[in-house]
Amino acid sequence: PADAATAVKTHPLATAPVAGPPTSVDGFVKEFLRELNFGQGVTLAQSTVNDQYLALARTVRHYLMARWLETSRRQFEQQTKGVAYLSAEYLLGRQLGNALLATDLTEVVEDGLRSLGIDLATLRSQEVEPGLGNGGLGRLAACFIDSLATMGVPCIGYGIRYEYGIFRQTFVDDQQVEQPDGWLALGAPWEFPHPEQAQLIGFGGHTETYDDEGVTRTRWVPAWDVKALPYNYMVPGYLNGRVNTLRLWRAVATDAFDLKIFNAGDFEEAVRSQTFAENISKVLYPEDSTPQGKELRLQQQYFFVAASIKNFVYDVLPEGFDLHELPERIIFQLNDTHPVIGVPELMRVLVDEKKMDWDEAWAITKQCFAYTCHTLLPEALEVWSVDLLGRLLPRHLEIIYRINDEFLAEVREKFGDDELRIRRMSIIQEYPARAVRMAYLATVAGAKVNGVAELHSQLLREKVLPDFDEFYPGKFTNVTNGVTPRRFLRLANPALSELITETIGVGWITDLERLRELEPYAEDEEFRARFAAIKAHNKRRANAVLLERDGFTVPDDHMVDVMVKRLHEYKRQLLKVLHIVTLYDRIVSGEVAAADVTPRTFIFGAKAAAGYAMAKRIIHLINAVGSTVNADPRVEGRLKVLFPPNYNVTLAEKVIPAADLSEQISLAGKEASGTGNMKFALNGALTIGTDDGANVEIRELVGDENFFLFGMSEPEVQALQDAGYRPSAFYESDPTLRRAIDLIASGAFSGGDRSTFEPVVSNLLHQDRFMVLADFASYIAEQDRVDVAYGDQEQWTRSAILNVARTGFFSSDRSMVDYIDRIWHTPPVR
Ligand code: T68
Repeated sequence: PADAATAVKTHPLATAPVAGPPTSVDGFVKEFLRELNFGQGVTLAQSTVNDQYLALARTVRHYLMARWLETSRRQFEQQTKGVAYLSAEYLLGRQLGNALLATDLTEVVEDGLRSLGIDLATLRSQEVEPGLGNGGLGRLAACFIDSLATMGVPCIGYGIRYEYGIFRQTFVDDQQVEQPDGWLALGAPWEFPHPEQAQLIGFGGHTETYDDEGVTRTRWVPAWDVKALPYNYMVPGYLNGRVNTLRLWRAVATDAFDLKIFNAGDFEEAVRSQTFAENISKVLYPEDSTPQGKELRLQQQYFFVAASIKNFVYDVLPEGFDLHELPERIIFQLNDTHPVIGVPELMRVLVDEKKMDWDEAWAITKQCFAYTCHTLLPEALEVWSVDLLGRLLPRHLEIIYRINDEFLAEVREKFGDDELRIRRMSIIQEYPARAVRMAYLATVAGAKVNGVAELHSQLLREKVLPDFDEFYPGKFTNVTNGVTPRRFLRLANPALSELITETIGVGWITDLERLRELEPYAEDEEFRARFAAIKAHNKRRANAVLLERDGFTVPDDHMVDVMVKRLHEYKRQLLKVLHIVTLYDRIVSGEVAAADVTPRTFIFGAKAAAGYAMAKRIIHLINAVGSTVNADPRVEGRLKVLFPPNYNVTLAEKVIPAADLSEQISLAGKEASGTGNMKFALNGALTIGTDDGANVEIRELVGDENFFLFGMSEPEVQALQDAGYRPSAFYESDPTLRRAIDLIASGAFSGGDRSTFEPVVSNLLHQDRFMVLADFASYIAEQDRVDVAYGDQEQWTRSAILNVARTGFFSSDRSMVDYIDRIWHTPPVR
């Protein structure tokens, strides 16, 4: 067998992959029919749309395969430094369109399918998007791996293959009802399972010391384990022959685990234990900002991070690799604190398994991790109770304690016995319960810590981690988020893409700053007309999608005003509702003639975490206001509110290009960055927004005259907070605000029932943590300016063009360059 193995490795065809099918209509059709017949086991005549979709996906994979194998081979051969992106979430969106784009196969496939009587668009609609993320953080991970592949930077994305992704949102009586997202049900043609490369992941048990030739060492004896099965996904670069890998782990029971019980004769218990193990990758937690400290979530985190580190150290690195050189070979980028348990895990691998000296191991570990923070909300900072951590991962808790002891000793050395400071900076929090502060652990271990927009990074240093900033000069940095122009401009907005390419060439797709070359065309009347026609076309396209999906229509002559993002109080969907109610009230009270109101269609998209009661009430309110407004003949043709359920990447790709106005109205100092804001601007929507997150940078780039700014700045928010914020004072002194709130309180949107929205109203009046009432007047005034501006369509289009031309900075390719320069120091592979 050894000889046979050598023969396999030295065969002339051993490393050169078989070429993919020819890139011709004929070549494609043959391959597609082969897949249909041999892969799906049906004839063309018998095949369903799903058969055709699966066969098409597999056919497209064939075109990518040689590139994938070759990319892996070269990366292995060159052993240059790469990125391991550790993220509990990847919100990928549909794969087919992107794969066709990356291989330039769209036309060939369209023609080939047409010759068989099949419409490509129909097959594309058949794909169920993998919704393995909550929102911005998960989508950012997907944009980053796209950019790295396109730039030829070696990267493995590591994560979890949830069997159920973010829930499917439905509305029943205007209220959110969550349905399971069985995204795998119709087949998963993009994944490559490798059960033979499964890793064993231990949990629980105890630690013990033993004598290892005179050295006392520790080993962890887990009480139970699960198998982590890798599923590989292709991450194709755009037209560059590169394909990186996304490796998602699935949990299954170990044979030993259930065999033991099975042999003891307890079949039921054996099946139960299997269910227990498989629960780990069963479902994505839908909380995007308030971690609940659930045991299963910690299991998920350790599960995927341990599997990834094992995979990298034992399988990806060549045999005999000197682990002292690990920092020259890999950087583990922590996407928020969810993978931070990887820090003590790498220490455990180096010290316990590889028998490295602690100090040496720590010196290596500190260079191998970097941490990205995505929040400013204190309640979003993850902590794990020492109790739970010690029970589930006893060795890791010991390691964390030692890291903390040594860290606090360093703090003492620098600052003396400043006990308050020591308590503030300790990785272990003592009150209200002993717990590990994961952001602190990440900051101590990370070579770099970054925020996701300039303002966020500044506030992170000044307000969230000031002691650490003082202690570690140079550790904190900023990398402003970005979005991939392939998916969010080229794929989502083909008409605008074509106009851009016709005007300045195709270079922009991989060098988005080239959009600057469009600036002079803002003054070109013919260009403006074409640009405006494309916006109108995109509105009709969104109308068609919403009609088919939800039975909604978007009137041709309306301003399309869009707020799509997770439902959270800090994002202030309530402020948007108060604006709609104000416009409605102006018309029905006769204050303003309907004919004098700029016709607007408001589109919302938002999921609320299943356990977030206030967010769900706000969803109810939006729907209720929508139902009332849409049914009232007095505002017909003027105001319309659409709230399509289950907003996801697929819907975003249709709605964003149709938008005239982008709502980015969070309370200043709360939205870390936002990325939807970038997608809208790039697609020629104007923004109404606060000075928050990346809005600040968007406004600086597009210019004040092309951006609708309103609301308090972050220092003003702080000052009002310090002075003592009383929302009722705003209610009492502003009659417009009072009328809007009173109208909601009166039951006007709840069939006369005053109790329905009472919790929302009383929260606004007595608490209003995110200062909706304080920014209301400024918001309404700015919205009135939006109406005036929209009245001058030529000028509006000028501004929209300048938004496109000046937001090339927000390409995730640029974000990657910044990560490489400031954090990773990874060269592209030749
Ligand atoms: C978002 N965070 C930020 N978190 O809110 C947004 N959190 O400002 C930023 O643009 C984006 O990250 C990218 O940096 C999230 O999306 C989560 O989804 C999340 C999920 C689980 C636990 C905590």
